[in-house]
Amino acid sequence: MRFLSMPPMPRLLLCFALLALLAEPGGAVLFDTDPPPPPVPVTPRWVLGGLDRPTSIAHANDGRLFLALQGGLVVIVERGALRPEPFLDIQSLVTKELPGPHSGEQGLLGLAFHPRYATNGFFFVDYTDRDGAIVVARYQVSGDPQRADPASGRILLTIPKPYVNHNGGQLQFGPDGDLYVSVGDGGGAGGPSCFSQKTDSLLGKILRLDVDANAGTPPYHGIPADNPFPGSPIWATGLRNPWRFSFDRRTGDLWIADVGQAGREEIDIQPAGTPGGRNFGWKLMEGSECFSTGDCPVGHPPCGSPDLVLPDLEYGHADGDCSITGGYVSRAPSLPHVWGAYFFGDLCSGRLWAADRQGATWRVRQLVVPLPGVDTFGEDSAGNLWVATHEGELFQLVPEHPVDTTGLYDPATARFLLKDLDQDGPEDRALRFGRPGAPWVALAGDWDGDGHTGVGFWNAEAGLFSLKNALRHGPADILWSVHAPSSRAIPIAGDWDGDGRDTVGFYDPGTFTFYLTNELAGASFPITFTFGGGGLPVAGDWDGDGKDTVGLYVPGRSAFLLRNNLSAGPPTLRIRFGTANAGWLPVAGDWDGDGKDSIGLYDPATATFRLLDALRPGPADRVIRFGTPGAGQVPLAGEW
Ligand SMILES: [Ca+2]
Ligand SMILES: [Ca+2]
Ligand SMILES: [Ca+2]
Ligand SMILES: [Ca+2]
Repeated sequence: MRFLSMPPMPRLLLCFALLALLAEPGGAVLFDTDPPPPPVPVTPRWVLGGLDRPTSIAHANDGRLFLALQGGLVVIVERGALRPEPFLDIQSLVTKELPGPHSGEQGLLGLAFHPRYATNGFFFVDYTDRDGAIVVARYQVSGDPQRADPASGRILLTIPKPYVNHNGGQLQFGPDGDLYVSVGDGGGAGGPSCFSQKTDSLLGKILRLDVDANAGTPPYHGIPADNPFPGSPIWATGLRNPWRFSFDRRTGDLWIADVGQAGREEIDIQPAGTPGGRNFGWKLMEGSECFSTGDCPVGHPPCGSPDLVLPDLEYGHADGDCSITGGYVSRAPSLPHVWGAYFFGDLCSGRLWAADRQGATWRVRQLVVPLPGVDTFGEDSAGNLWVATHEGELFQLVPEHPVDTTGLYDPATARFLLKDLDQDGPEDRALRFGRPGAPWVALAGDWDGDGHTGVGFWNAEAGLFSLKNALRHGPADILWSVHAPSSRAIPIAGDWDGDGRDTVGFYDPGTFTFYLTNELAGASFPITFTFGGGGLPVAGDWDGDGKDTVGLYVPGRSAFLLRNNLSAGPPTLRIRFGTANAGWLPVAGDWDGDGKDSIGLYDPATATFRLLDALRPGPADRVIRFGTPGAGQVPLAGEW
């Protein structure tokens, strides 16, 4: 629906642009590196289709998703299904589809719910009206929570435009409670009137409105006192078509994705709490390149001036890319492995990416599955990420494979401490199970194959496995009495036959023998083989074939020895990881959701996990401080 105003590009210039992809001096980061890093294990999961040109996805701090459709409807998706009646119908106010280039950029473009929607029922829309002007309007819910009051409309802003394209149209509430509005540069090609550099024009800007001021009287908003240009709604200048922007719901940072002209798509990040008034450069610059000064105000900064803020990330128009669709920094509970990565896409190529900082540099990883025509991203109230396409399909971004997070068993208090996100800090959930001080060995496994990991114990004294499916207080779901192969045998858990259910086994460090079973019943362990020469046993699906096999951590050598078959033989993989420290304990899990388990170590003395995403020598990909130093807590992993 957004078409680039792309003049014919001289071949020489094109060659230059391609070269620039490979070697960019300083400043902004061009991420199309060669070779690209491995893909990010996130995939779009189809939820529903048949939407008529979705443009915006929003939530009202409840379980529903609201979608703005370009023709002038707001519809509700609830529990994965589209409600038959629209929430709002303003089709009569919105630009009717006109034939000709760029008219596809008009219509109902933005939607945002007031942070206190639950009490005031206010929400805001951005559309182009019958005259082609940009309108920001407020509406209110009716007595029926599934229907807005169509007569409640109040217009906050009307911004006339010379051309039909470049309308911006994103609405977002900032962490300050103000409403931010993106406005395109007025259209045409190449910013003909340089509106984006003129502070007496609202075109080519991000605006910031106080919608709680004058809530009952025109103009139904006020100007925040600390806006950079007194009395003006302008927050930022120098933008071309900031179709989508968002705030990181955790940090409050502002992420602007500005659609480029002929060569550069850019992402600008404004840290939370920094003052307004940034000039992002258009049309003096396109991304980090000089563009044009035509019709720009006298005294404008020159190209390359520090007064023009360079993009944090940019990409060129190789490989079919042409128009950035900005997304969100993921704080999705369903995506624990990419916490803090910024998701975005390109309208033309359908490529989707996740960008995250790796120290001082950026890592930009592509999603394996492209999504042609990706028009807009959204968050639900929980922070999960959604994508809608021009073809009218809605997707949720989900892990390619289930993702494991860490846990601990605290023997002193008989509590399982579980993390839903691998971040420093205390547990997300605690489950009391067991007996404080008992010398039982804690285990984690999906005993019932429902996709969620349960917990359990091996009680050597009683010769008893007691296992729980649900992470709720209460007795064990499974009790299995069995003789251990020896008094020193160490229990392990894994899905040895790949049927989706974890069972158990032992490693006897005296005879270097594993004893495994595929049933939590009977009197013996049908699978036995020798492996290694002692150490602490681990289990995981190292090769991603769906079946767990075993490994050993040898503390004295700081080495993991892993094997891909449940049979006697040498290690398939040897990985030295972590400095030799007798107190460190091994753990295994699929921390990055690529379908393969990897390894980690937990240091109880400092309460620190060190985890590897891939089975290669360190350093650790993830370092997580979790637990109580010196408390003797035992590491676990699972998809809790
Ligand atoms: Ca389970
Ligand atoms: Ca199994
Ligand atoms: Ca395997
Ligand atoms: Ca993995």
